[in-house]
Amino acid sequence: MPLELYLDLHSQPCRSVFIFAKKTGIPFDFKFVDLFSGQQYRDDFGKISVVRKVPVMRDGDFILTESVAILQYMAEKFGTLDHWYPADLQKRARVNEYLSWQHAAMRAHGSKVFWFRAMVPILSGSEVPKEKMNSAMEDLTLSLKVFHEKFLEDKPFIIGEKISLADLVAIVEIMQLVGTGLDVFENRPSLSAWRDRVKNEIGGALFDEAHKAIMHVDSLPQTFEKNGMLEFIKPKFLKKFN
Ligand SMILES: N[C@@H](CCC(=O)N[C@@H](CS)C(=O)NCC(=O)O)C(=O)O
Repeated sequence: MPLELYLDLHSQPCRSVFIFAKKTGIPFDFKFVDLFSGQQYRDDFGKISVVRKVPVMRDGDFILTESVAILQYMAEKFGTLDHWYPADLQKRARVNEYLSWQHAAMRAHGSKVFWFRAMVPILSGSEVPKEKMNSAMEDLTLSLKVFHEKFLEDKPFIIGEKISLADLVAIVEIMQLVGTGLDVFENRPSLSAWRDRVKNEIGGALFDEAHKAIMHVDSLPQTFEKNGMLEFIKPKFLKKFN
């Protein structure tokens, strides 16, 4: 039986799992969990995960949450090419180092700016105060600097010559901002060259397929209205970043 992957491609961690499974030819059933219609709060999804977040993977009776754990599971179970999650102790440690760092840095800071620019105005009907936005932008700028100076340095990819799970997890977070009209690659030639290399390794068609939804965040208000879920979701979502 193929894996089941519960995903919504508006979500960064879902995109890393989706891209990895597709790129490495891991067979899976795509189970769409429409976050913007609140499907994660429904009873049937609660049976899959009490955490009520995506991605979730089901392999027979085995259910796994957390994108990093899912990526590592898939790499091990399907014996994907070594460069994705190298057997070499120190190379693997470099991948793990990035995967450990990003939760509280690139992901936290990137998500905050995404919410402030795209989600809060839709949900609350007003812009985020300038001071709050500036402070979030400062954190993001610092994370991008650390990403460049500590993790990427002058190498083509985070672990060196080859793409790994670390690059995948990094690119989906950074691309989330592009969808809000914030071109984080502008005036960052190394970051931009790295993005091109990652896109090239993944393949342009798959990269674009994965990011299509997030490039249209301007259509989210209509999505909420269509689903009639705005009032239900608003308090749940707004308490994430207040
Ligand atoms: N640490 C988790 C984060 C998962 C997560 O935050 N998912 C978000 C989408 S990016 C979600 O499902 N949110 C639904 C909600 O909070 O209602 C992972 O890496 O898988």
